[in-house]
Amino acid sequence: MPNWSNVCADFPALHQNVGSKPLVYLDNAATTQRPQAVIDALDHFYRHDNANVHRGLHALSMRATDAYEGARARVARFLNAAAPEEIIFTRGTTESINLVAASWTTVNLRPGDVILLTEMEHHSNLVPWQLAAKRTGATLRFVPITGDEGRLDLSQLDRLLTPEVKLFAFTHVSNTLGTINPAAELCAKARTLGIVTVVDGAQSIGHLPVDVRAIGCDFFAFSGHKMGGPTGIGGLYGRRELLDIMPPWQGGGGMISHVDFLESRWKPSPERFEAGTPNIADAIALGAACDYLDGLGRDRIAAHDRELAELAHQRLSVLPGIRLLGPAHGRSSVVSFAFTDIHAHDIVTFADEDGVALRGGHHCNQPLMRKLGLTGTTRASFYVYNNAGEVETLVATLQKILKFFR
Ligand code: 7TS
Repeated sequence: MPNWSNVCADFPALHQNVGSKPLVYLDNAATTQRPQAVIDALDHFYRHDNANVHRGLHALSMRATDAYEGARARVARFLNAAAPEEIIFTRGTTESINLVAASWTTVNLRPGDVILLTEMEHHSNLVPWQLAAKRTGATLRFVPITGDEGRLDLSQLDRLLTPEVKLFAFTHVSNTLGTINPAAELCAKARTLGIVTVVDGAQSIGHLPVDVRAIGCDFFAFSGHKMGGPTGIGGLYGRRELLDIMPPWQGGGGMISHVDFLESRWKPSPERFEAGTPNIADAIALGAACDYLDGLGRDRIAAHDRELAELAHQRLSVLPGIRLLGPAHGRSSVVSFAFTDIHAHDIVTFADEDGVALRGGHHCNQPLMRKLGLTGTTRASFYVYNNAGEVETLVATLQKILKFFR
């Protein structure tokens, strides 16, 4: 059992003041802080093993290649993928979804086909599908949400899952509402109808135990920086049978088996989808982030984050005039709220004076905001190093802000 009060010591950036106040970092849905183990992995690679991968026969290049491919195997284990070849390293969730939207759709979508999404998608799981739909002649359709409680209205699913639907892409956890969607149930339903599933795991990867085979998805997209890993690295899990028949989406070195002046042939996955020199150091440090989170225990992380978010939801609910979004129970680590008389940006700016880092705005969920009749929310999001005392600091800060504005 981790001693949660010691976890904070592993994260150097948390030990600082903002002005005269100790930092209370509650913007983890945007990006988490990095533990020393991840910083050390980056430092070690650049000091000792730095070389390009997959091409050199010298000692450093072989060490770098082993570490890079070792990280792929580590990430595959973290997700319980069947094989390392099912993990493609990308810049993160956004790039992973763009990869599927650019590649899978070219050989699988025709005019009249439908891509099913939900009303709670981040722009990263919406705009790539808009582009793919324009290119292929497919159309988009959306699973509605239930209102401020922010759950998917699953009673609509049978009506929406018509034979034209070829792909269903949805977020595992909403970055604004904190809703945890029933990913396994949704994928099982899609699978019986022959519909390919894409799960946006940006907000679940660092917080919930993720087992892609138990979820039963075809693709799972995630970012390293939302799980204590570096920025600029993430991945796409894809089922082998699907990856094998997908065309490359970027051309260049490393992804070919044979090149002629007019034509080329491709390597299998994952190389086929990793053109050019990859982000070697960050991939290796992502492996260190997997070790770190498994060391804490991912079931325990999920319980810790849920407890803090539910505590925050409950404590904030007493503030006069607050509109809380998302489910009261069974939520992830995100709590969003709005006041009709105070702009989210004002709250975030004033909270910063107390050292409390929040996020305010539309959180890349503009259509969702419009549906809820909001221009934005204030969001607190928790991680392994946060504690109940920081929830109290948040409440006290908000009480002060309300007093100032009213
Ligand atoms: N999907 C979801 C559900 C997200 O929350 C985010 C980032 C992304 C995709 C994109 O991830 P990226 O790593 O490729 O940028 N969400 C947020 C957020 O809520 N605040 O800042 C970034």
